[in-house]
Amino acid sequence: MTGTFISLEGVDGSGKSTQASMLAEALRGRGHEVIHVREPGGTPLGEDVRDIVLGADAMSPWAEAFLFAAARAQLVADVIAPALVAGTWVVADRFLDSSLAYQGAARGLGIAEVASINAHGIGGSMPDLTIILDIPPGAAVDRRAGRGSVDRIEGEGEALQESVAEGYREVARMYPDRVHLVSAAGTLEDVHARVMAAVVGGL
Ligand code: T5A
Repeated sequence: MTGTFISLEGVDGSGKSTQASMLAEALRGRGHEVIHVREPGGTPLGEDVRDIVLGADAMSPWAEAFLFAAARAQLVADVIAPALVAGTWVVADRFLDSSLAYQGAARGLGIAEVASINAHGIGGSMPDLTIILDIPPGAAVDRRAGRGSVDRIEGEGEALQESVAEGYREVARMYPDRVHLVSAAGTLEDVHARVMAAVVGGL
């Protein structure tokens, strides 16, 4: 029996990390073995790539896209694929659709082109279900306010995040069987209830 793979997506500060933790806990409460991973990161190489890609002063869009794809390939090879083979559920705080929305749509590289450079590294380890937390980027900025450090991509401001939000809506239109838009408005518990409903209804 293979495990089930669920990814959470959304603009910066939409609440993915919080909801990924709550989802993983809820699934454990239902008796599943669950691992919770984040992108970029989740392996020693991936964490090094995270420091480079989010810490650099500037980089070309294609360099950015290949770095995220490299970190993802390592995470799939070392963590996600073995977990799924062992029957473990995987909850991912970002996966391929982040690259499709940020690099493919917002950076203008093309969704199909960015999907193509990721295909070999991902192989068959695609999410069974993807939940995009839908929130106006301005509201997400308010949620992040007061957290201190801002990484390179967050620092590019709200116009980029608006393009990313439109990119996610495009991804949802392209993959309606896998990708579900869920409103991220309201309390943590409100959003968690919508996420659980999407998981129960979408798998
Ligand atoms: N990136 C990533 C790409 O461009 N391409 C890629 O392929 C990949 C994988 C990663 C950056 O890299 C880019 C996207 C990003 O710019 P990151 O730090 O991993 O950076 O991602 P962020 O989205 O920026 O992470 P954040 O931690 O800032 O946002 P989250 O995870 O969406 O939000 P979360 O859960 O940390 O919550 C943010 C704040 O809001 C509060 C939380 O307590 C927290 O303070 N909050 C709420 N407050 C009120 N009501 C709610 N319902 C709330 N939910 C959360």
